[in-house]
Amino acid sequence: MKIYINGKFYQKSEAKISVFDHGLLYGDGVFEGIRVYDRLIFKLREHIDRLFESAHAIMLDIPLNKEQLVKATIQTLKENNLNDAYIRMIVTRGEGDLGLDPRKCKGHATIIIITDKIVLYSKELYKNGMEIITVATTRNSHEALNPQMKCLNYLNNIMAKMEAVQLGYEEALMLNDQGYVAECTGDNIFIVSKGELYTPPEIMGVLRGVTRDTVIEIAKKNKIPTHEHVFTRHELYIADECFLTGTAAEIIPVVKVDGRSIGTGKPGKLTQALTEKFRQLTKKEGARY
Ligand code: PXG
Repeated sequence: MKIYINGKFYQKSEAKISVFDHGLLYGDGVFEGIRVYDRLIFKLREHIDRLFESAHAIMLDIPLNKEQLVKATIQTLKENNLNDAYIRMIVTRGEGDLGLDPRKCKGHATIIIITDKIVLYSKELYKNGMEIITVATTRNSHEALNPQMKCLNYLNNIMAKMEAVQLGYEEALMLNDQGYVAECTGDNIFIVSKGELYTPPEIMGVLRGVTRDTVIEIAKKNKIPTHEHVFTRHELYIADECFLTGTAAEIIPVVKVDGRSIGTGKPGKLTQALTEKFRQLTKKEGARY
């Protein structure tokens, strides 16, 4: 496996960055996760745009422009001769002296592109649906660390994930600090109620997921009323269907939340229909290389 670091390729065992990189020392950086389906890079432009938005928000200059970053990504895929992949793109503040002031990083940002595989959940969970549980760790508030930035500081999500795992669950439901449903640790959440689709708006403290946007786009195209609307756990408990979305997770049905069955307790019809449409889209849309 060859990994891109600042314009050069390294074997996995040689792909290393400085221990003084502020990405490591302080989580000072941003990242993206992108999927490739049969040589089609799904929603590449959207992911690159979001990476630049996250970087802009933390005042980080990415030393490549968008076109150059796309070229570097395609070059990495070609070096590894991959048809299907998960692209992990990371941009850190770079190497610097100790101390969290970004001015200590005098060189340029570190750019890393990994092309590998990712598996979040088992096949059984995709087929039968998963159970999730609300955890005590709330999602970061937007005035502290806005969840709309895909930054390298993921301890908020990792803390929630650990709580879920300790309780014997694969994924955690995170509320925001007002107690409204926000998202899961690495996926957005949707519910279906009376044939209509709901997902919390970004302002509730969620990442504007590219998969979330794709599902909204598919739903609208298919005339399914879709709302970005705040909801509580009660609306979730009494929903007809629930599912999670993410680049890594794709679309996964949720059949139980905090011990309450959702709808029939089986993956819902609309969830399955949207999953099918999503699959079709990944087969025909994307940047070919
Ligand atoms: N919310 C959070 C907090 C995420 O981190 C999503 C939602 C889904 O967004 P997309 O744009 O992918 O539909 C994410 C996705 C990884 C990794 O290791 C990244 C995520 C999730 C799990 C693993 O690259 N981010």
